[in-house]
Amino acid sequence: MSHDDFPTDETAVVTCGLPYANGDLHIGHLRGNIGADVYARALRRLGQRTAYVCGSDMHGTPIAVNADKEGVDPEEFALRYHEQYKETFDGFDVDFQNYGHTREPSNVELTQDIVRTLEDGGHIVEKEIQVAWDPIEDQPLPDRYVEGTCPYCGEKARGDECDEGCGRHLEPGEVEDPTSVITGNPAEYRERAHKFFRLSDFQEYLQEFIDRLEGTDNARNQPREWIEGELKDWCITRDLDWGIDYPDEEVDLVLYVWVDAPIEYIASTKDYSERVGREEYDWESVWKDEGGEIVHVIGPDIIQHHTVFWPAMLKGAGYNEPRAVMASGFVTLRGKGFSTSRNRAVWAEEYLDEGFDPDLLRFYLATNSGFQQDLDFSWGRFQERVNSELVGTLGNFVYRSLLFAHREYEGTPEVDVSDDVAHRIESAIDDFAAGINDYSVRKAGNAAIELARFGNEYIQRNEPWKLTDESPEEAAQVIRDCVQVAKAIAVLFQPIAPGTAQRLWEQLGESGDVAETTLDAALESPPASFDAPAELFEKIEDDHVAELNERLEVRSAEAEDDESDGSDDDADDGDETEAGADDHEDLEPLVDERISFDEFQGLDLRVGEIVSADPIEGADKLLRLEVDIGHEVRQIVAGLAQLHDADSLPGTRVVVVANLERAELFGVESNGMVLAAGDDADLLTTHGDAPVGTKVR
Ligand code: B3M
Ligand code: ZN
Repeated sequence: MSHDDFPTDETAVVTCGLPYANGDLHIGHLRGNIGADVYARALRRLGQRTAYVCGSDMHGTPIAVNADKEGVDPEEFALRYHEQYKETFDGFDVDFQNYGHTREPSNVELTQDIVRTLEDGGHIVEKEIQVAWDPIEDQPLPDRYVEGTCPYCGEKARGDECDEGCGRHLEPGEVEDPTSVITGNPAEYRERAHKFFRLSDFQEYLQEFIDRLEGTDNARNQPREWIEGELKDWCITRDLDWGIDYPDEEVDLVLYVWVDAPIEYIASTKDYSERVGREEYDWESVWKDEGGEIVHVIGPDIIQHHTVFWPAMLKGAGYNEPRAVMASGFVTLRGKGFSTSRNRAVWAEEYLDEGFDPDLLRFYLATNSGFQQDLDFSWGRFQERVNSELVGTLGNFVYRSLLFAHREYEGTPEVDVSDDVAHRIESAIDDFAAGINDYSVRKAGNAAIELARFGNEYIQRNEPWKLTDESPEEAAQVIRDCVQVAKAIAVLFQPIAPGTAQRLWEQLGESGDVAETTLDAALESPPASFDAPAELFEKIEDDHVAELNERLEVRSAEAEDDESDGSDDDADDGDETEAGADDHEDLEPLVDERISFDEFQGLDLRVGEIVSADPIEGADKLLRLEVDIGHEVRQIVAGLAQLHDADSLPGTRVVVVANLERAELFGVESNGMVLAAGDDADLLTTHGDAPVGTKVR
């Protein structure tokens, strides 16, 4: 079954991963929240009835542990962060229709109800298992209360997740050599009865589900391995006070946080629906009736939870399955994961305190790289993109066009838009819609930037300032076209930069809220008169970036010292380990013989972008790539088939040896070479935004 393109007649919900109410938000969190916000706003822009909901994740052992450390009640501890998050999200214009939390009565009720339904359906069983126990304190040590060694990869692991090693979800009893995180006491294993959700009941269902699932490739492909192998029962209870009670008075356990957390997606939708009334938005038409469109936006470390555990729970309890899961890449700092406890992060509040417009970061996070690619944050690269794309391209085009229009015509010249420009706007609208249907916020966001680029070229090419005297009609036509392009930019850029789009809307003399319009507005005439415009963006100055860099350097150095002390750590996203750092003995020896600079210059290395990647018949390891290297699109044969998913390659930036002699492999001509490191063919890419075709020196 394939889904109809958006917009459909159904009701949609977009969600993002619930942040644990356990520390300040950083821009790693914002990537998901903002990505989902852009996506939800864009769906609405297409005319889809859409709500965007989320909430704070109040449960889980890390919150219980940290509240303990502070000597406060976990509820009080978590609510404090919950309130703070709401403010931070407001500061970034993240527009939730409902932002609840997992302890609200609606979620508690719904969670218990769903668990009862799963029990009634025979999907829950009780088993005696070994759980970690502190013999001195005589207390159980669930999840993060225990640390030890991962049985799969041998790395240090904590509780339910091997976050410094292989990233696997770990079941109770799996950590080897357990010790208590609270007391440092060696722990032992004791037998306890726990409840298990029988995932294997849903194996066949999940295999079909994954074929229907849309979204990013990482979310659609990673689960295949899990659901093809044996699906083990999943332990859904914990020996803990902090959590939602198991809905059976005889059972003195709480539900595992990963049971009630995703249910908040439903509870939050329901709360919204009840607040605005079912005529406006009916939560059941999303979650229960046929056809609801559910889109989950998540981080890369919780794909298993959203593509295996969650759809099985939904299915077992009689709810609709997600249509799509969009999993982002990690956000890193100099290639390392953010860490709240080590203060290795760029904090959300810190960004706002610098006085930056939230739209700049929204734009950067949403469009800098493909959503599923990792994004290494640096202030320099942020500045680069803001100054070149927002200030130099979009802001510059709009300002010069509207200023000219105001000065010469006091607003929109009285002629119709030319056909060519109307077509160019239509094609931007198509790109925007295609981006959303491809689950690419980058593509959708770039539709407006590309339109502004066109606008700049158009005005430059036609030089209306030279035409006003000689050929006033032509001049009026050019400016009329530019004003329309500016209006289309306001409409198309609104999901990415809502504040800026509204300012532009008002500069055009429009009334009301640009968010309330749909894409058709892009081609409707702007008002006949408007005032002189103001610049939409301010350039980010070098000395500001230098200051921010310095602050970040100090912070990173401190985090590194902290790391070499081997002190406590809570990697936020499991991306802390640098692959291969300790494998020096496996490295190939360095080549002694030197080459001259001239010889090096003989290599024509270029920035390329993979346009397509297809298998080659009879050659398991090879892919036929089409790579755009600026001047032309090259066909290159590369040994990537077993190491990369062909579907995920288009859009990837690579470095190409453009002047390598041609070769023929399996009857296919290869005209160049794509550079990659090591046996895993780790593709070389660019750090910033050097345009395709740029020479690598
Ligand atoms: N609270 C945070 C995380 O693991 C976790 C997400 C829940 S989403 C239902 O990213
Ligand atoms: Zn592991």
